[in-house]
Amino acid sequence: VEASIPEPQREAWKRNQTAAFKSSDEFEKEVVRHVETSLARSMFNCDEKAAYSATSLAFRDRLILDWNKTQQRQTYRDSKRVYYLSLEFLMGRALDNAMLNVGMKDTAKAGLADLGFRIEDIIGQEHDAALGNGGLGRLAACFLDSLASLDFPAWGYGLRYRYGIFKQEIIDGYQVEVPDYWLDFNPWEFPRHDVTVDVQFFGSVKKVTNEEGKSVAVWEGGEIVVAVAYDVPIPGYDTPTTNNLRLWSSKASGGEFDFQKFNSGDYESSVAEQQRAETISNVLYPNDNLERGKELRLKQQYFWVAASLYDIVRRFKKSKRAWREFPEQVAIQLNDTHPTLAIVELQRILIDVEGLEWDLAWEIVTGTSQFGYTNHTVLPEALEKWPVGLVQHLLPRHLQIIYDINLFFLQSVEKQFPDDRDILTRVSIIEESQPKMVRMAHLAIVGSHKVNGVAELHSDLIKTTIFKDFVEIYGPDRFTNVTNGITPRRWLHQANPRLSELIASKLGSHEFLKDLSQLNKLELLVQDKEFKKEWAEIKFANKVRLAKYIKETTGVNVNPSALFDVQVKRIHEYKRQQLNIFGVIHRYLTLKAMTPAERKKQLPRVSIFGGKAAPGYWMAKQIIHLINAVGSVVNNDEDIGDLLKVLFLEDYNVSKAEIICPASDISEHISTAGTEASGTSNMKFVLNGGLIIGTCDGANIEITREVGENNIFLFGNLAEDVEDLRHAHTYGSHTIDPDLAKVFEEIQKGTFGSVHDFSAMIAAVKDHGDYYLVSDDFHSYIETHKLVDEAYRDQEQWVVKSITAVARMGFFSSDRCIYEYADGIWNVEPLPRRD
Ligand code: 475
Repeated sequence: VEASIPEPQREAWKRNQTAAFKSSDEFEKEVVRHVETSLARSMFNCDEKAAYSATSLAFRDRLILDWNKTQQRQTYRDSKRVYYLSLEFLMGRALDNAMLNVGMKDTAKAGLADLGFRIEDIIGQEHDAALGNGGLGRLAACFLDSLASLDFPAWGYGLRYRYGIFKQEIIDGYQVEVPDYWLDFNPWEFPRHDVTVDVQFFGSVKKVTNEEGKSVAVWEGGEIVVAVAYDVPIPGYDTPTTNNLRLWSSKASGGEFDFQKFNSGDYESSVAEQQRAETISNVLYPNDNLERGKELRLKQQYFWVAASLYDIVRRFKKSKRAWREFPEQVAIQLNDTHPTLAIVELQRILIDVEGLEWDLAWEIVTGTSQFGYTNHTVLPEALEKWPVGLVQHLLPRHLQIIYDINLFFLQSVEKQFPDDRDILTRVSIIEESQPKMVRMAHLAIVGSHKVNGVAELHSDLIKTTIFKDFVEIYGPDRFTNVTNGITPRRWLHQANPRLSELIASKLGSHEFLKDLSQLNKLELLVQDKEFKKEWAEIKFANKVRLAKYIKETTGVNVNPSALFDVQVKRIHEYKRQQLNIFGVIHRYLTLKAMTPAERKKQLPRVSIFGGKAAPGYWMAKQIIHLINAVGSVVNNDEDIGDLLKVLFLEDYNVSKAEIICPASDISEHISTAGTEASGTSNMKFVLNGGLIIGTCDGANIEITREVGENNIFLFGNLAEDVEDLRHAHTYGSHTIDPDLAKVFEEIQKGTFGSVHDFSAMIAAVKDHGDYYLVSDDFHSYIETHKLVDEAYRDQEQWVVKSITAVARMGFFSSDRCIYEYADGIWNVEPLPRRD
C-alpha cells in the first residue's frame, strides 16, 4: 500500500501505460529492441539463440501485462484462490505454448520471417523446463494450463531446482546421466528478490508462559535459510487470465554471524554455509514412484511448504478477515504426500504464532475445502515414511504437533472402535517399527477433507487396500475419484497443428480446444472419404517427421509406412518395458524362422522405446541395455530389413513427446493390472489418432469405456487376479510360458551379447516369483499384437477406428478434471474478466 502512487500522479501513469504488440510490425520492433538492449547485440551478431531470447522476452513482456491485470483483479475481488502444491512441474517449453495461448503465433511467424528466421528453428532453441520426473509432474503442468484457461484464480507453488531431471545419454547401449543445468538463460521467470521468507530448521522447543499466563511453545535456535520467490507466468488459452507459478529458491540468510566470520578472515566457511543453504533447491530427486527417504529431500519439502504457507497466509491477512474464514478464501491441493507437512505447518502457525486454541486451529486446518490430498500410486515403495528421529532433529516442533494430532486422532478411533486394538496400530500416523516412522499418507488423510485417486480403478483400489481402515473411520465420502486428463492445447493444438486445423475446419471453429466434448461431432464424418484421406495423410506426415528425427539422432532408416509401435514413459518394472522387448525378440525369432517368401507377406514394424531410468534403479538400466542390444542386432540383420526396427530414443522429455505422440500407430500401456494409477500418455496418444494396446489398468479402463472395445486392444490378467497369481508363483509350481522360455534361451545363447547383464531380468521372471506377471500375460500379449497387425492391414478400417477414438476422447481433457476438483473438492469459482 505504501508503494502505491498518489492519486494526482496516476494520470501520468495511465498516459504512459505499456501496450501489448498487436501486429507483426509491432512484434518485430519488440524483438529488435530486445536484441539491441536486453541482449546488447545487433543484426550483425544475432544467431538463432539470440532471436529465441529476444522473441521470448517480447512474449514475456506481453504475458506480464496480462499477469498484472489478473493479479489485480483477483486481489480486488478477494475471491477464493486455489493453491496447487507440487514438488514437480514438468512444463516443457514455454514459447510455442505462450504464442498459441495468446493467439499470436501467426503474427510471430510473419515477424520472424521478416527478420530472417524460421519460427520452428526459434522454438527449437528453447531448453525444456524439466522440473519433474514423469506423470505426476506433467499432470501438475496440465492442471496449471487448464486453471488459467478456465479463469480460475490459482497459484502453483514449487521449487526452483537449479538442476531439473538429468539428461539421458546412451553410450554403448547403457544409460549415462548428465546434469541438466537449465538456468543459464531463462526468460520465463521473474526473480522477486523482495519476496522472501525465512525458513527455520533444527533448534529446540521450549515451553514458556506468556503474558496471559498460558503455556506456549517456542521454537528457537537452529538455522535460517531464506526462500526467494521466482514467478513464472502461466497464460490461459484464449483468455487474458494469466496465473502464477511461484518457485522458491534457497539462499543463505547471510546474517551478522556470516559477516563476522567474513571479517575475521574465515571467508571459506562463510561461503561454505552459503553453499549448504543453496543445496536445498539444487536438484530434483530423479525417482519416479519411489521414495528413498533422504534427509535433504525432507529439507526440500519443509523449505517449500513453509515458504508457500507463509506466502498464502500473508496474502490472506491482507484481507483482514477472521481466521475462521480461511477455508473460505484458500483451498490447498497436496500433489501426493510430498507437501503433507503443510497440514502441520498451518496448525503450528495458528497455535504458536497466531495464538489460537488447538481445537479451533484444528477445525480450520481440517475445514471443508481447506486441504485436499491426491494419491498417485499404490506401490508400497513409493509411500512416504520418515524416521521419527530425523523429523525430531530437523523439525522438533512439528514432531510434537504430529504426535498431538495422532493422539487426538487415535483417541477418537478408540471411541469409535472400542474393541479393536489392531485398528489403532494399523492407522496410527506413527508406525511402531524400528526405527519408528511417520506415515505421511496417514497424516495427509487425517488432515484433509478429501482424498482422491486419479482413475476409477485406482480410486477403488485405495479404498479397498492401503486406505481401507480410513474408509471405516471417516466413511466413504472422504474418498473420491478424479480421473486424470491432459490439456488439449499442448497435446493436440501445439503438438499436432495439422490435425488440430483439420478438426477446426470440420467443426467450424477452435472451440473444441476449450470444450473437448465437441470432438464427438467428428463421428458424423467417419464415412467421409476426403476427410479420412486427409486424416491418414496427417498421420503419415507426422510419421515422416519422426522418421527424420530418428535418422538424425540414431542414424537408422525407418520406413514411415511401417506400423509405428511406441512405448515412451519412465522405465519401471511395473510398466513392463521388459514384456515389450521380450515380445519384440519373439517377433524377431518368428521372422527369422520364416522362409523369405513368408517374410515378404509380413507387416513391417518399428518398435520405438524411450524413457529414463532412475540413476539408482539397476534393473531399469538393464532393461534399457537389453532394448539397445536387441536393436543393434535386429537393425543390422539383412534377413529382416524393414520388417523390424528397434529403437531407443535418447532423453525422452516433454518436447520429444510432442514429436512422438502424433506419430504413433499403436502405443503400449501395458503395466501389470492394478499398478499404474492412471497413466496420462495413453490419453495423449489416442487424442492424436493412435490406437493403444494395454492392460485393464488405470485410465485404460475408462478409455475403453469411452472409445469402445473395438477401438482399443486389451489383453492380460485383471487386477482382481493378481494377488492369487503372485501367491501361486511363490507357493505353487511356476511354469514359464513356452514362447517366453524360447526368448530367454535366445538371450542366454548370447544372441544379444551381455548374457551376464541380462540374467537378472530373466531370473526375476523364472526364479524370483515373477512379481509383475510377465510370463502370465505373455501369451495374450503376443496374440493381441497379432490382432493389431491384422487390423492395421485394413487401413480403411484402421482410420475409422482412429477417428472414432479421437471423437470420443472429450472426457480426458484436464479442463474436465479442473471442473471436478473445483466443484467437488475446492469449492471455487472461475473469475473471468468482466468487460
Ligand atoms: C502414476 N511419482 C501415473 C500420474 O497421476 C499417473 C512418487 C514418489 C516420489 C517421486 N515421484 C513419484 C509418482 O508417484 C507418479 O508420477 N505417479 C504417476 O502419477 C499422474 O498417471 O499412473 O504412476
